[in-house]
Amino acid sequence: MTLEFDVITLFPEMFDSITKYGVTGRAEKNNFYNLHTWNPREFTKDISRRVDDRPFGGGPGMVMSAEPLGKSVTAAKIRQQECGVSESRVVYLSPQGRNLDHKLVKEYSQLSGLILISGRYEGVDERLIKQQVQDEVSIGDYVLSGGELPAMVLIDCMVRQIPGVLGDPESANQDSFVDKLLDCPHYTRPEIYLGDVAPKILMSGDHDKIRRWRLQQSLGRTWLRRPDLLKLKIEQGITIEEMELLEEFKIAYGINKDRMN
Ligand code: 4F9
Repeated sequence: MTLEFDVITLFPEMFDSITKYGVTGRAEKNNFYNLHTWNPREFTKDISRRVDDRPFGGGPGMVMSAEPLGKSVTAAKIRQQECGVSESRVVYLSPQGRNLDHKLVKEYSQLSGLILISGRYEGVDERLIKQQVQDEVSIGDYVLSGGELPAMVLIDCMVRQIPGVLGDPESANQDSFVDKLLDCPHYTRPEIYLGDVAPKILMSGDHDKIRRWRLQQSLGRTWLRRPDLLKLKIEQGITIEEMELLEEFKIAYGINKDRMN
């Protein structure tokens, strides 16, 4: 089954950056997902094709009008039904929404279709949200020029979850690590770069030693950089081996503070 995305946006061409390049470009070409865009401007009747208006109550900026957006959502819903989408969700990308994380990506990956609304200006008429939107999703606490980049972030995360999209080596690390621990450092040739030597253990050929070193680096970095994630990991179950590796890292860090990241 192909995952169906319908995106409502004033700038459909922006989405070329995911459909034309890299992993998400290949996945689209191989029909792992479909992306259809709807431009609210096409649903206006007036001569100037206006999609925005001044806010009731005054103030700076403009508000996206409900009508062209509403007609776009309806068209998107019909297209999804025609594609045989059994369960779809209407999502508005906004800083007021639930934070996007791996858990939400997994939840959405159960769906067969998603209708994403990318707003511009100061926002969209609240009545459109009330009537048509099921979820509001934020990608972080900052303001962007529009919801297109957040929609692309969400699509990219979801496409990577589709079985077969990533090669086996890539997908392997997905479930074990994501959202539990930070990744370990990576190295490739040459062995010495501007006087900096890659860790010798990675050249040892001892795969269990390498596995333990990488796990220790992941634990140590998470301890240093994301204590919030480490707390979750401990609550959800940390193994004896992991505890020992982390304690060893902490001792080494205490001795070599200035030389470790
Ligand atoms: C949406 C920012 C989601 C962060 C939409 C301006 C946005 C956003 N997450 N900022 N329009």
